[in-house]
Amino acid sequence: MSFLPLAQPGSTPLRVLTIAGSDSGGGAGIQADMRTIALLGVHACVAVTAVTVQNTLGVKSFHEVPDDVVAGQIEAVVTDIGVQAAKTGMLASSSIIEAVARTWRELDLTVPLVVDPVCASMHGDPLLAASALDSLRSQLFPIATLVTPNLDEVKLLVDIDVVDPESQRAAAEALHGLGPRWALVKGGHLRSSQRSSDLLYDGEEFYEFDAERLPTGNDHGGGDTLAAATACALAHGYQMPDAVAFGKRWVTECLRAAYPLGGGHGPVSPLFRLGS
Ligand code: PXL
Repeated sequence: MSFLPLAQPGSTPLRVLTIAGSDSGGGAGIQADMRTIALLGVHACVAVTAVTVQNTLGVKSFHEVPDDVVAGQIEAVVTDIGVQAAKTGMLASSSIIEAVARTWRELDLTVPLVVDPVCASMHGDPLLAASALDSLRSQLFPIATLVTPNLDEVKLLVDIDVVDPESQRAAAEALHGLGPRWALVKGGHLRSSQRSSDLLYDGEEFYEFDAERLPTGNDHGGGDTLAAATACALAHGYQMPDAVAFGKRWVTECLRAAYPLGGGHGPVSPLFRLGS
């Protein structure tokens, strides 16, 4: 695949801010975002929202960062370093979601914001309070440039079971109705399908992104990686359909390069970018 243009060594690269939780296992969350952002030649800035205690077998617990500290990290980064795009991952609670949305508005940020509405780990461990879904819908979605739920998150957010292309379109329309500029319904968890087909919608047109389904049990961090790569492409000024197409190609290669780790699910891996 072709990658994004790189800055000359010694010159300041583009910056992407990730607002997300830490995964002690290094496969998802902030660590996944930073691996992808760095390997795409972009500088990653970070606002940590929560510290999870986890390995490849699951999330044992997590500790939330106080919301004024989350807001402070965002402000510190954008007022000095400046970013060309941002993404959110695990936000843990409604007070953190509200702090992120408030800070975004107060700072009058206009760069693309990719919202990956992380609700649970692949093992089903909750990463967002159930009571926070309303804040996600009412505070964050209206300022999002793109939302990227998987099928479980679609069910929680708009109560639609995506089982076929028609229900996938209905879900994209319902999500778009919550206010984001673009909604992407990821079909990767549709186990019945041989293909992984994602559907993007802007209120007018549907765009389909199709890839082969790669049979790997090592797909930890896949959603984070797609959203982070898409944010990098947006930082480079790509139009949304091209940015999503790039993110999808990137995560497909990261799935191909995924490796076993520990006793559970290993991570998708952007390390293929280093060559062999
Ligand atoms: O992949 C979703 C995700 C995001 N952020 C953190 C996670 C996970 C999944 O486990 O742990 C911190």
